[in-house]
Amino acid sequence: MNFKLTASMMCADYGHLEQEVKTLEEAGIDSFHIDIMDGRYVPNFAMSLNDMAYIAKTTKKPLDVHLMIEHPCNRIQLFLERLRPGDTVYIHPEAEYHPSTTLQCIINAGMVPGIALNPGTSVETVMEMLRIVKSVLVMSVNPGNAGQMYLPYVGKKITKLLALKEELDFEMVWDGACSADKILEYAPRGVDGFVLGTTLLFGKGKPYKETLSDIRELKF
Ligand code: S6P
Ligand code: MG
Repeated sequence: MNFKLTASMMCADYGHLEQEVKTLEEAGIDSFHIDIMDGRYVPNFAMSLNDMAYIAKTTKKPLDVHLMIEHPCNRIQLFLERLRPGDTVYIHPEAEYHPSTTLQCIINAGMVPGIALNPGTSVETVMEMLRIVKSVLVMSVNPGNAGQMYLPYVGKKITKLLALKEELDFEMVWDGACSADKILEYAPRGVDGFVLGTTLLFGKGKPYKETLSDIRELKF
């Protein structure tokens, strides 16, 4: 089964960030998910520009930067100039007056344009943006915190998106409360990537390598 695994670095041990990055690389992680929160768009602060830049310098693996910030267009260059071509940048369409303009800035900088869809955001409202983006981050929890419960009503939306992804040419990544059950159910249906946080990867007292190989060896 072909799917990608990305580590939600807001859940990592910040006392040993470089070691966390190296251990995850050795364990076979595909990319690093960077949650940036501004305390306004979501009621929390998470990783900073400096954390992101540090991880970008520490690894050659791609970064998936999830911007949970108001009006990302105002500050997008600060992020883009610290990233590498091929890194993905997700914006939340609700946080922007002109999201397609911001997506164009991401494309012009050589990054992969993405949108993050909140559980309450419908496919219909982002239909035209689906023609521009290359990746859709489907939130299965409300944005703002790790360690939340899966919201089952997103299942219907995932089915809708799966029916559009080939024609409109985008990938889908699952973000929030990702368990082995969800990978077992949704990887065969066409979800391309899964963000691993506290549900499956971090704080389990189990080596990352073991967790990742257990996931790769799931019986589909
Ligand atoms: C939530 C954020 C996510 C979480 C991740 C945590 O706002 O976008 O990326 O960090 O989902 O995973 P878990 O398994 O703790 O829910
Ligand atoms: Mg995220």
